[in-house]
Amino acid sequence: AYRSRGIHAPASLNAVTETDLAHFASILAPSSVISSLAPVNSPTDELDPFNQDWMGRFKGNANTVLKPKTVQEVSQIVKWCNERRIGIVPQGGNTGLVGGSVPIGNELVLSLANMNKVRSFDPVAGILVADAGCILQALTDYVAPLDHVMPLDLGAKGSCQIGGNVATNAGGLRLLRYGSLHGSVLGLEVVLPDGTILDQLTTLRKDNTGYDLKQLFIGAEGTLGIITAVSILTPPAPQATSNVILALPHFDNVLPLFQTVKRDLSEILSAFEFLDRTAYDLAVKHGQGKALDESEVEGAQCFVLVETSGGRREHDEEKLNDLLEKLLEADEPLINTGVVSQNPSQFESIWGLREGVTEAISKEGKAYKYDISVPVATFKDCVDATRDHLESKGLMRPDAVKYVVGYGHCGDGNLHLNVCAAAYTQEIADALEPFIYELVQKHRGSVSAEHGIGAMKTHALHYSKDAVSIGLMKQIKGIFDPNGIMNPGKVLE
Ligand code: FAD
Ligand code: 2HG
Ligand code: ZN
Repeated sequence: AYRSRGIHAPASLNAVTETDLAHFASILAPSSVISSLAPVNSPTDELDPFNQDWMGRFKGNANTVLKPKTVQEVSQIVKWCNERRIGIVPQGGNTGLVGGSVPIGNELVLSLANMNKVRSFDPVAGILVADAGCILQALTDYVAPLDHVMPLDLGAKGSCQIGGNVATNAGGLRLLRYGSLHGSVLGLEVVLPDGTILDQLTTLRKDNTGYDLKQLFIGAEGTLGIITAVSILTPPAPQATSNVILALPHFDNVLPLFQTVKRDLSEILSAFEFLDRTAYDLAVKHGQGKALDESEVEGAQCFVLVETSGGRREHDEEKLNDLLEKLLEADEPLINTGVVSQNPSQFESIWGLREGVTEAISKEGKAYKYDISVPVATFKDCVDATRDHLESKGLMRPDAVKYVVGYGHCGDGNLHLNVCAAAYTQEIADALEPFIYELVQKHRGSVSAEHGIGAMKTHALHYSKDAVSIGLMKQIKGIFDPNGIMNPGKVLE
């Protein structure tokens, strides 16, 4: 889809040649180099996974993938690329949903997968220092026996890397409780676009020594440098967690429910997630989580998943049960039913329904994903307006658009509006844009709540950022990366 907008890597950049490859081979172990060029001659199926994004929507044409093992190796590669004007795409777990992690043309892919060691953990302060290529789930497993949790959690946890999470400023399922990575990341080690190593890997909670440079790399999507290590604050593990899935007769009940839940659960509320009926049905159809009984979902227009995390099980359970009782016994109940998890496996099943929606949609068809911030009260309107618009274009049919789905982080005002189609087509893309971006602008929302801009939304940045801000962003990019080698064509046009 982005190709049709005429996006391509800048002509000023060069492809990797055999001369470049010989240089890379002289500084890296043979196992760190994949290339279709001689003398390496890797088969294309070794390069394919690095050239194609998770959705199968964005495809690059890199002839070489490098997987360095140390920050010094990263630095040497980047220095060479800067001198030779070779574009670089930093790649983590390649789970990004905006086409940022694959090349637009034949840029070099620099994968962080081989930089995957924990460097240190301070169990008193809860500060973890880890290589950027550590997989989020591996870090969760590392801190769990030490009674800590990672401050973020997302459906892609088994593949995404902490460096990729920081580069995208990933939000996810715990943001409501632990806030964004702009708060929990304490320090970074970054290789700048000229190969210089910026060592800001501090482990200080407080550090007001002028401009907070690390913040620029959080959410920069690899356009300002390559993150090679992260220092991050991990909260103490909650002593008790529970969750409940609530079936609602009307969408209009979501806001009053959120108010009630916030007030009644107060400090133990840790997630308030939303699924519309289509999202729920697709999750069930594709075996994500465990379906509620038929009788429980009858007449439900949407669902809310509430999670609690606290210090004392009896206290938390009492609060949750009191809340449920109150909700069900009200004169005009906000919910039809609520199913509370009774054990860890039910807890996982309930989360599976919500976390599994993205996976379910990918099994159903090709997804156009709009990750937007809009007022919660408009979530349903946004989904309905999009469906009506597609209907008016005659596109709501099984061989074109199958479903328009709404779900997301309701507690953070973040709607995932997904349009599930039989195939990616220009006709559908033209019907969706700028329609959806104008809808977001009307609500003074954001065209990217948590997934980033990547290659998908560079043309849409202006719907959420004014000309002064975009001008400053371009100046910052120019200072860090005057030759434009770092993830070209991403974030900024
Ligand atoms: P990649 O996809 O490899 O890269 C993403 C971007 O970061 C690219 O621009 C890349 O160039 C850059 N990058 C990667 N590593 C580095 C580095 N070390 N230095 C500099 N730049 C780098 N996102 C959310 O925010 N919340 C969610 O709840 C969520 N759930 C998801 C569920 C599923 C099933 C899937 C498939 C995706 C989900 N995502 C979610 C999107 C995605 O997982 C996140 O954006 C994640 O943070 C990307 O990490 P990654 O390691 O896969 O990065
Ligand atoms: C989620 O919250 C992710 O499940 C993915 O951010 C959303 O696929 C999507 O649109
Ligand atoms: Zn999300």
